[in-house]
Amino acid sequence: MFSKTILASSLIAAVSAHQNFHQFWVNDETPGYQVGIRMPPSNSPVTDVTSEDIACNVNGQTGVADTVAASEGDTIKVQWDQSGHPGPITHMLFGPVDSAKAATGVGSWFKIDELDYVDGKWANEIMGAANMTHEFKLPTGLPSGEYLLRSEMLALHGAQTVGGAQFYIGCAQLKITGTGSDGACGPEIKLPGAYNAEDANIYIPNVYNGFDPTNYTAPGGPVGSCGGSGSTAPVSSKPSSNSTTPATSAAAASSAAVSTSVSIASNVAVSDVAAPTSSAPVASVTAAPGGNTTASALPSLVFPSTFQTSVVAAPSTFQTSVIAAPTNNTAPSAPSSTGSVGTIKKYGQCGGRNYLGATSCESGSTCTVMNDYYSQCV
Ligand SMILES: [Cu+2]
Repeated sequence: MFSKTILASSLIAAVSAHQNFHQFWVNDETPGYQVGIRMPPSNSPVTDVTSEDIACNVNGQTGVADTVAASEGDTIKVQWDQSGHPGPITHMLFGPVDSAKAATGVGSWFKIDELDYVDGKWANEIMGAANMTHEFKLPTGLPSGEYLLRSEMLALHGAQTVGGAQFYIGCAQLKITGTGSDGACGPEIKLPGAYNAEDANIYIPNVYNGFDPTNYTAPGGPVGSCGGSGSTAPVSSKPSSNSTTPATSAAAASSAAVSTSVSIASNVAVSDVAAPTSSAPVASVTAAPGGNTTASALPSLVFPSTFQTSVVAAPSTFQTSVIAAPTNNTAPSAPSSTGSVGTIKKYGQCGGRNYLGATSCESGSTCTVMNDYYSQCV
């Protein structure tokens, strides 16, 4: 008998091989579907980490009309397409700038959120149990101004080859009211520049053979802070060597190092946008700080259940409930790039153990065996 979880994962893989970031909420209010977000021309991943596309995806240097208001400390919820691709989700900010619409996103970012592998589940699986949403807070101590918010889902199912990791990226435009002063936030992450194709968290030769994701951390370094002087210091992993005090001060958790200054209660407002639509009744996911839980025995194969089975004969009522689109979406979910029949788009799955879908790739790409469990049109 199939468990609900496994069935859901299987269906997710069948429905959508690639994913985009389509909608976000500020304290449970949303400007709308794809509003304030620079949508890429397709749902294909970026794989060249040296490309400027690694900042805000293809065409991501061009602004969109709407910039959405928020305040430091606000809760941001993002929603992505369903994804069976194992890997983390991270969020970064670019700014402050005078105009988010005019900002390219090529240059210095800082990380404000990260969810990796917690209690045996990758971020995409955790999100899958919450309508593909993930929540985090804007740090306190942010300088007022406009920002780009970068949401990245990194897919590791092809990470056993250099250049095989897939970066799914979407950037939103925010106008943030905060209490910090310029330069308060860091450490900086240059995009492109900070990621290298052979970084240990991007190129994972043993990803299907003994890789332990328990202590995996996403690219870009630890979650930063906007501490400024006299506030919580940015995280340093180096213990103090010339101190006579015990080393307890060096043990700050990387994901908790935001300043302790008081956050301002906010009224969400949306510039240039009609009244926000109501928020969806979506269960929230609480990201476990640090993510370094005490995981049990090392699984030698941690991925297959999330994507290997592309088609499962499930009761039709079950399928419907699993893949139902959020009720407040104003547009239907994008159709999948793979299916049980037809031609597979570039980067889509076209084979692998237990895979029952189509195997012919669109012109310009070839079905290539990545491993026993996954063949991809590349
Ligand atoms: Cu994909």
